Amino acid sequence: MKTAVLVMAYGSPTTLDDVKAYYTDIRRGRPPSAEALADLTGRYRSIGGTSQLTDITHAQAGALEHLLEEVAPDSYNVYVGMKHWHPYIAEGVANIVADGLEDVVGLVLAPHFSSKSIGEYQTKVETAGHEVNLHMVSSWYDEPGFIALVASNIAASIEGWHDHRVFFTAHSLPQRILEEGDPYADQLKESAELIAKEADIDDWEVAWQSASHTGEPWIGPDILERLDAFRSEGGERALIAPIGFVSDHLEILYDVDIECVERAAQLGLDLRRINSPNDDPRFIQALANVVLRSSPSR
Ligand code: FEC
Repeated sequence: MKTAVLVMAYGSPTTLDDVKAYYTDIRRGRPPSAEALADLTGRYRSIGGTSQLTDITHAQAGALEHLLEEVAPDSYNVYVGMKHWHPYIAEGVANIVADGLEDVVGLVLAPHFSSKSIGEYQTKVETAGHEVNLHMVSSWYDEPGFIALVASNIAASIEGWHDHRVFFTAHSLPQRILEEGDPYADQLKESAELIAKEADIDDWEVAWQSASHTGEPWIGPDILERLDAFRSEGGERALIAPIGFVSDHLEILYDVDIECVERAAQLGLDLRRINSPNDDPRFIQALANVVLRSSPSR
């Protein structure tokens, strides 16, 4: 029997009219205030109305299925499930069960484990209402194909530059997870170290982006704060490598490409960002490597 690969991502509203329901889902059923909703809708508007996350996720899943068929014929079907919008994770699991498959490799399109990210995706598979044999990939931040891809994208971005600093970023999370022993921050640092070594970079640091305003402290330092400090220390060229994400979506197209770019312009800082993996064949190969080694033995 074939193995199902459930490719999971955050999910994105289909149209601007869906933003309220989407945001309510993120807030676990509590509708956002009118002000918060207007703010988020404005962010989607500034990136062209909606995010490309859903299309990119389907392109990544399609390319992965194609590649797996080449390397292991008749062994895998690939499905998509989103955390906060259609097709929801539960819909993906239902499709797997409808096709009669039992073994499921759960692959989240985010490299680092946190109980608040990959842990929550796992819970959504487990509570989808169907019995499946779940082989969850808990993280893949150190997959050599991913490290090599990011290192090569960094090299392409800094061509012609000298005296620059690379800022590796990921989505911030509430600070309290660190006290609970969550490995998220350590894994981010480790992946940054591996990439810096592979790319032969010695001026780099880790910073955090996209924190929500929930009234509690979130992990820092924030990237905007670090760009300010870098400039005031005399830095002139900064490259952002958002290695906690793998697609061009709101957190890249707004938080980095608009917010950080505006801040850099105010500071007189030359700022670039590396290309996102999206459906780059080297990235799809890296994902296939992860799936192959996480699959049940036949
Ligand atoms: O392009 C799109 O339409 C969706 C972009 C998107 C991605 C994404 C990834 C992550 N998030 C993570 C954690 C949190 C926590 C909260 C939270 C809130 C939001 C909101 C939007 C949003 N996130 Fe997100 N996230 C994306 C979008 N995220 C919109 C609501 C407005 C706002 O706060 O800005 C706070 C709510 C909660 O407690 O759940 C926490 C993490 C990731 C990276 C891993 C992953 O991709 O799943 C962690 C993409």
